[in-house]
Amino acid sequence: MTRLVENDIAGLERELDVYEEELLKKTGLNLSEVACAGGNITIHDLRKAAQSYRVAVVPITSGEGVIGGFTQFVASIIRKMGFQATVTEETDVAGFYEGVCQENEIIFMADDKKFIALNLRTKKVIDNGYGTGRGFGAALAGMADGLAGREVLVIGFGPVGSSAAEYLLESGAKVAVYDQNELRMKETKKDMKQEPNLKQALKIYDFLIDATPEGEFISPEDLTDQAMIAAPGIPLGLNAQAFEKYKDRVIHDPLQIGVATMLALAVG
Ligand code: 2YC
Repeated sequence: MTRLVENDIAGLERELDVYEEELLKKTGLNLSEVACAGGNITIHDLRKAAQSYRVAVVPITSGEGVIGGFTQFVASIIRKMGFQATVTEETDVAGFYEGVCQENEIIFMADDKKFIALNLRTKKVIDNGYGTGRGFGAALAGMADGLAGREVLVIGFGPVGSSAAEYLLESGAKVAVYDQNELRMKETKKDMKQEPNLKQALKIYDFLIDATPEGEFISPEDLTDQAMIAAPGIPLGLNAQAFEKYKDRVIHDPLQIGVATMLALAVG
């Protein structure tokens, strides 16, 4: 899992409206709609939950410590979904205690290993990788105007890629997987096609999920002319030339879709 740095987040809170307009243009969905599609709940359910839950985001100082702006940006994404959200004054256990005492029933917190959303009322716990994979699968489906019956290549079969693949199978897509790690390829489900060679696969699939932590390994000539790419992986797998050519059909963000889908799954 790639660890974000302050620079990945700087300025994004201010640009959340612009980000959502761009997402809407590419997918026909706003952030809440992508999250609801990924989280299998209706917009109505989300609106109802926004009236009945309050959310606390707790800064965690363990390991490499807090990331400047991380918890504040997570809270702003949650507010964008219509929920009340606050970042606790205290950190760690004291912050968790503060959040619970102030009657927040959904707690978001991240250390260097896990980023979770915990629903204290239903005891549901949602992992960021799971939410991110499903959310980006839903965003790709939006951009493609539905993926039922269509072939999608998932690059990288870790927590994010495997949950994107699960979402895509549920949506009726034909899922193919490439992972450089042989053991991970063995974990793919029987109804997933295994692609042994990435360069060859990139030349034939129009719909791609880049769920790898590798950066800049895809050039423009690797892709089909109609390629559409949902890229939850950090850093972006497309190199600068490929991004320039395909940017209107690339969905990539460090936290927005993942956090939004975690919330939809946590209240669902
Ligand atoms: O500010 C804080 O509370 C820090 N403890 C947060 C650390 C987050 C570490 N995880 C990550 O950077 C990545 C993100 C892309 C989301 C999941 N893991």
